[in-house]
Amino acid sequence: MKVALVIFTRNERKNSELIYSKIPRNLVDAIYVIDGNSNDGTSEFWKSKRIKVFGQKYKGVGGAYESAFRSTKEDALIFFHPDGNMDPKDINKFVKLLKKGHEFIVASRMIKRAYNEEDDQILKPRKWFNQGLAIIANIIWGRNGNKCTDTTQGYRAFTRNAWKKLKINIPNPVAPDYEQIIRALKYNVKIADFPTKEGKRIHGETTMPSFKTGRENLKVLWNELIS
Ligand SMILES: Nc1nc2c(ncn2[C@@H]2O[C@H](COP(=O)(O)OP(=O)(O)OP(=O)(O)O)[C@@H](O)[C@H]2O)c(=O)[nH]1
Ligand SMILES: [Mg+2]
Repeated sequence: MKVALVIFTRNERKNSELIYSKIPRNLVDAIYVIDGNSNDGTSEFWKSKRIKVFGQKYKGVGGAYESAFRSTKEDALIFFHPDGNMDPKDINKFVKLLKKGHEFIVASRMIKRAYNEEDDQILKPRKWFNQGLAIIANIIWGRNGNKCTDTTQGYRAFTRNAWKKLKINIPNPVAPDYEQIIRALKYNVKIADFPTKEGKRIHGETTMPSFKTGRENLKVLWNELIS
């Protein structure tokens, strides 16, 4: 089984430079970058490391997933953000689980031994919202013991076959992660997870303000309910 690491970037030059040496290149068969029109030299940085950079046809992070599966050939893809949120040491865990036969794996920030960026706050609005989305999806679509624990985590991996089973043609641009989780529950694609510790963004600003992502996640839920 050939496994590729796919990095999503939009103006992540400084973070890319810092994270680059921490990526275990030897664990995967290929590395690709899907870039959403960065204007800070992000693409140039990755190209200088001899890593292929692809653009995207559809908008947002959702469009990046579509481009990833269309532009590459490997049997499984692991998705990674280079902004400091994701621990590159987890790449090894994804590779092992894929090789064991798991088809959809999420690095969960919501289970025992995991850490979420809000865990040292008393009020955890983003975490609670995420957990609410998980409860709703599990009640409506969970069956045969299939369930999700972290609906909005982008640190995940799929086999190409599992991706096809989700039947997502044009992904939601802002909330593709929840969309994939719901489709997996709907179509019986087994979700595996392991605990991860979320880090803080190093440089730059989020492209995902909470209010906008919250609204888009609810839109995804509604669309999946009525379709
Ligand atoms: N290819 C592509 N990547 C994107 C796009 N928008 C954001 N990204 C990248 O996707 C990842 C997730 O976006 P973030 O802005 O970090 O969202 P977040 O993790 O919810 O927010 P933070 O807490 O600030 O890290 C980052 O690596 C971004 O650079 C896009 O339109 N296309
Ligand atoms: Mg981030």
